Amino acid sequence: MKRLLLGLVAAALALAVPLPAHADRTPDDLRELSRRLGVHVGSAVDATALAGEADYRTVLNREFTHVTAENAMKWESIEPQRGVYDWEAADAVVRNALRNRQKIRGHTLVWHNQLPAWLTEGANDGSIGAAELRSILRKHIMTEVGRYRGKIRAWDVVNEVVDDSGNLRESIWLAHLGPGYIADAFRWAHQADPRAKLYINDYNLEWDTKKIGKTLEIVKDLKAKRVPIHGIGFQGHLGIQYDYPGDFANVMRQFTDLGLEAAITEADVRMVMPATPEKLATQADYYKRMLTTCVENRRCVEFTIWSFTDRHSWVPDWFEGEGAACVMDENLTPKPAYEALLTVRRR
Ligand code: 9MR
Repeated sequence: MKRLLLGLVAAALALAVPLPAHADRTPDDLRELSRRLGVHVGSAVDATALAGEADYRTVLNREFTHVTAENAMKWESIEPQRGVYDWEAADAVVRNALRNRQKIRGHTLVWHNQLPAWLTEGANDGSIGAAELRSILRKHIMTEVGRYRGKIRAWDVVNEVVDDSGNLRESIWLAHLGPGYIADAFRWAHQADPRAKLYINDYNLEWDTKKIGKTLEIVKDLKAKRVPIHGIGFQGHLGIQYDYPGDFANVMRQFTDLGLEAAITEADVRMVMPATPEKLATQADYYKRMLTTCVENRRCVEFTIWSFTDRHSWVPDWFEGEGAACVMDENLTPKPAYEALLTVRRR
């Protein structure tokens, strides 16, 4: 009888705690990795490449569970002339994602860059006054968030609103509307899609203490005012010529301790060209550490890279002599960084 009982207990335990088949087998691709980790692995999407390059499309849809339009949802793209909207590229990115069971990050509602000329010129020459500017911003947010209501998992509501000295960034928004534009933007976005997660997003936030301090202050202030803010986005633009930001996990915790969810929203790791096996190995290590930081924080839900392929990367255009920042090369061949990501496990 005792033996039977023990046998039953053992059988029950075996049933209750099934050993996953091939638990230690390396995942076949990032989508399988994402499923195992319980963290979305995403990529920025170049809408032109999505439309025109079959191999790009195939890899994007095979590998990723999350996407961000790299430029297609920015204000200058969707409203190039006042009142004249062009949703074609943004809609195509959304349609492709939904068809391929990918979640979507909307990027970005309020930024100081890639604004349409009619808007910046009008704000700067005074032909658009403060009250009108505020209603233009409200309309922009209600229109764009409303268009994709229910389809966007998370929005970058405000992007890069703190400057490198740790002050609110000078922009037409701050200059004409004052600091209250940030709370307004979150409230309007929430009104337009109450279920979307609303983020504040920034670069260098993995390590820049001034920016971290100011951003924490903004989040606490918004929370105190019951403004609907749900997430903190770390862009994660790193370079191997700089030390890895060793404090990143602690920084992320400071934000998630406030009740925010977290995401790494634009990860890439650039290098001074030419790429060498040593540099690619260092890059692989940086990528792996970033994803590990996300996986080890239970509130971090998304790790998105700022384009998966060196064929389409902002880096060479912005940093002279640098490049090779992505996890696949120009031919979409996986680099050591890709293989390193596949080895990340939950502890
Ligand atoms: O990758 C984007 C590039 O194609 C654009 O030319 C550039 C213009 O500002 O924006 C790049 O994406 C940025 C993102 O929207 C916000 N964080 C920094 C990214 C890299 O500059």
